[in-house]
Amino acid sequence: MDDGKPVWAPHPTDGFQLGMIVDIGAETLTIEPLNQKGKTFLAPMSQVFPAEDDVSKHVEDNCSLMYLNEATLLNNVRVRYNKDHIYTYVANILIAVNPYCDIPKLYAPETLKSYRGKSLGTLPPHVYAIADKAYRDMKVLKMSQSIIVSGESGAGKTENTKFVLRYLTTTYGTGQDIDERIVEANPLLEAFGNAKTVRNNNSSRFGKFVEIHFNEKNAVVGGFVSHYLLEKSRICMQSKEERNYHIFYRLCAGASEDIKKTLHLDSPDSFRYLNQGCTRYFANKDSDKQIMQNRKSPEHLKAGALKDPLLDDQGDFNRMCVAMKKIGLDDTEKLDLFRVVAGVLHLGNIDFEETGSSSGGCTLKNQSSQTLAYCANLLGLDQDDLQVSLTTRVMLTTAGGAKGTVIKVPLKVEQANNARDALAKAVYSRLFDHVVKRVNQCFPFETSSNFIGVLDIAGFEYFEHNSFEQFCINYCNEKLQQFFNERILKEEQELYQKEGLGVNEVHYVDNQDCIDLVEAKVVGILDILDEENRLPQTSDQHFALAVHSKHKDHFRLTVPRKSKLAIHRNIRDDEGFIIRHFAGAVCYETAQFVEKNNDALHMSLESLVCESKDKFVRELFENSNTTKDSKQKAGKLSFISVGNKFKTQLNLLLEKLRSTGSSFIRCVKPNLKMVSHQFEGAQILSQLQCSGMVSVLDLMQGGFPSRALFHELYNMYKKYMPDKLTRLDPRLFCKALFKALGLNDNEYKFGLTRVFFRPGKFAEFDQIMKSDPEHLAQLVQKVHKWLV
Ligand code: AD9
Ligand code: MG
Repeated sequence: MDDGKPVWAPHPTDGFQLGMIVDIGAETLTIEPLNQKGKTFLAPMSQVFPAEDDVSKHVEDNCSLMYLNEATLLNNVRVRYNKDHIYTYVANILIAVNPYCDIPKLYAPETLKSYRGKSLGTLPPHVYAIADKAYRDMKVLKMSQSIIVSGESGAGKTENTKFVLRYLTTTYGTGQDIDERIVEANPLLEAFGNAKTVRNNNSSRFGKFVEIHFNEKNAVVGGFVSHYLLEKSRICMQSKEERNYHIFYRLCAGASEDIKKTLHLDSPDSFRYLNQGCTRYFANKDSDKQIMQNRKSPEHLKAGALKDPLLDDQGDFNRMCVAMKKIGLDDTEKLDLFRVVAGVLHLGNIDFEETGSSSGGCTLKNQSSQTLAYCANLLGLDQDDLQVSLTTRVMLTTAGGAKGTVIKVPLKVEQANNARDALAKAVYSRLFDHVVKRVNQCFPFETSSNFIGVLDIAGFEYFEHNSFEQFCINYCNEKLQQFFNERILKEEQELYQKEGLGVNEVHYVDNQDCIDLVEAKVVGILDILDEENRLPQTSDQHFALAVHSKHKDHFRLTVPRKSKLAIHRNIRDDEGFIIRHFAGAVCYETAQFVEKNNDALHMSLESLVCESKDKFVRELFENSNTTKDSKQKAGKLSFISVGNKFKTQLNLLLEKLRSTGSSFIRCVKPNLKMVSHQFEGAQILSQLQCSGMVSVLDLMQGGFPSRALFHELYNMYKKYMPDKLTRLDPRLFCKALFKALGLNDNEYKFGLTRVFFRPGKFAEFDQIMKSDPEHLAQLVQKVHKWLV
């Protein structure tokens, strides 16, 4: 690299900067930035990369660059992003940068049409091209396909997923209701499963795998949605500046007066589950005023009212109702959903106070009796039963040897609050399950030949504080990364072998050990956690210590005090653990792990809702574990493991993915401010590293990243060639061409079905072909004579 050409060296905010090497040490290089002469700095050798000759040039497929490394990738993505080309390929993988604005024509109907039936690479990189590739692969290989969309919160996973669904239903649908329903299911799912967070105003708080099914003629026949891990803590509590699920605010803002009256709804300010976090509306803030004025139906609000100026709850409510109608929900069903949502809101407003009696229990605060009545009424429960179930707990005594006496133990205020919140979470998450089930009923199919599944699930997460939710999502990402490695890295090598290229094996880090650490039987963290949940006295501390003691010398696990980061070093061994994930080390704080791992309600609450007078509510809990049998065990610890349920779901999902062909879309968030035209290099670089893109480049730099089938090359260039030559079969045609051009055979290899190019060489080849076809034709003619 020290040949006087510029190199890419690390930069704290841009990711990389151009510079010259001015001195070479044992492990470091001294670099002089191009734009700051004389200001040299040291950089580790492993973080300095060769730059392309022309850094302002960009390419559609990153593999046509000469140098494949993280710096040239970042630069290519940056140059393209600045020109509003948000999509870029790395071979068959699509990188999608969130533009945070509408790019003219990018998703226009004519653009959508133009991608139909086109091979990857014939048109500019696009999510439509990936969708079409999946479809063509399905058709040709007669094999189901999956598209795995990943990226951090706000990177654009859900939006790209919707573009894929719209593309496939528009292009390959039958023009019937089903097509529209597959698309219109989204607003409903998002109303109940998305919320505003600090990272994304419309953040999906659940993962989903949406399958579009096709018949033997490869036309759309139906769909199926599977969902994963709805975030339940949000139902009862939100961080500052965040909101609960959209539906709550939309219902308060958009429901007709009639409905509001029936459901006793008021402004969101009056509900505990809505009024803790949230941005408020300030009419004296110019930006807020502007936004509200631009809206067609301005809502009249008091200053400081609970209303996010960026979100149009009323308009969104109406749009959601349209979507509900389109997927076939009638007014009764709609009201069923709304009734339960309102019931949860009222439940949240119930307050308790100490009774002051010697038994130490609690009772409802005076002003809560009205709320209790509303809640009981909306959920079809007996008011008194509800009160008793919230303030006491059924226990089975074994005192004096007389076993089986059921007694009611009074709860303390804090315990009653917990019981109330647990009930709210259970009811709402069952409601969400129902919404998904109902959505699935609206695009049923009898027979299906194949499907294309799109996975939209949260990417690798690490925050300042990481809890059970991050633990589960990162475990999931380890599994998906392993799948990515299998598909991209292993298959790449297999292709070289199959084509007889005899190139060296490429190494990558297998993360099976990390997956085992989480999911192995008995000793895996999930099983250790379940074990804790089954103890009569559970404790998060005991759980953390058990994890450490079972995995003392595990390469992937360590204690927080050994962390490089100061904030972790205050966490004691019994308060957390660090896992070294493929994308970096994450410190998990184990407080609440035990509680969050348990999906079961107190027995008395469970039986209460299971026996609701409201048929709809009863059915929500129909398949719960409260059978007659388990009721007899009332008081015994009943426990449903969230972690192990997720593990089972995940393993089923991966089994499914492994049985399909796959494509990958890596979404990238350009900046933390969520604004357009701002490229924060360092931040983006870290996303590219986390998504495994950098290891793909390492692999490709040593291999043959660009490739073309003989007949594809033939079709591309035959128009420049003399007739005689075009009569050759495609393989011979290519051989003659390459001989004629005098290409160096280190730069390409002939396989059985295609030519493989070293990095950047295909682009060079293409340029020669198009620069002087006449001269070329003469050359080829000569070679042809010599050949025959
Ligand atoms: V999360 O993990 O669910 O929190 P996602 O799903 O990755 O996240 P999402 O698709 O919701 O992010 O995108 C966030 C926002 O970015 C959207 O609400 C849009 O406002 C914006 N966005 C994303 N992709 C595009 C796009 N291709 N064009 C325009 C976009 N705007
Ligand atoms: Mg999303």
